[in-house]
Amino acid sequence: MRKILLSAFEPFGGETVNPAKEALLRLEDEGIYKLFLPVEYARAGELLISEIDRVRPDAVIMTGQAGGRDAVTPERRAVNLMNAAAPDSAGRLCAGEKILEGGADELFATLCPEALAEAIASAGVPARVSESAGTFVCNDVFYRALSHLKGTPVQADFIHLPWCDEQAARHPGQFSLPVEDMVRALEAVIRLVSAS
Ligand code: PCA
Repeated sequence: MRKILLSAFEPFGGETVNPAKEALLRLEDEGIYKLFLPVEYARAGELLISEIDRVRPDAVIMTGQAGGRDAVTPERRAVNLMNAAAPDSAGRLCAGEKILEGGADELFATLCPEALAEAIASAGVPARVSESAGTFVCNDVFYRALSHLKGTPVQADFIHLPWCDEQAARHPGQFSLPVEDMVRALEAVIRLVSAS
């Protein structure tokens, strides 16, 4: 049985829930390790890396909210950049800083995002590959994890989730999904990754 570590983020930016956290909380614990991260540059990545070193998983699947998207979106790459108009949950504002000085400009997911999107779509949940994880904390965690795992056989990807239905009222006209669909999407990913 392959060991899978899954991470999600706490709510941020005035939201009371984060769809990624809600989905993870509802996932069966059997055979997986769950970790909830603060929306803080550097610190979230450091916490994930110490959990990776403790658990020694075969695969790492990070998840987070990307409000406004119209599907569940496995990411292709992380970029070496922290840049956002809003501060993180510790009040840190980043405008064009590198994540790792001297690091590669971009690092690619080591789980195939197309295969993940296909598994999610087969579970009946809208899915497509995303070419950008943004330049906020999700990208930061993703970049740090890929950099830490470089040269190891541990596979990793980041999956962004749209608003969940509980959040829809605050974002009229925007796409949302029931948390149950997100759980089904992650279950499909777990099945695929445990089998491969
Ligand atoms: N989404 C944010 C950070 C935490 C989260 O769930 C992002 O996309 O960077």
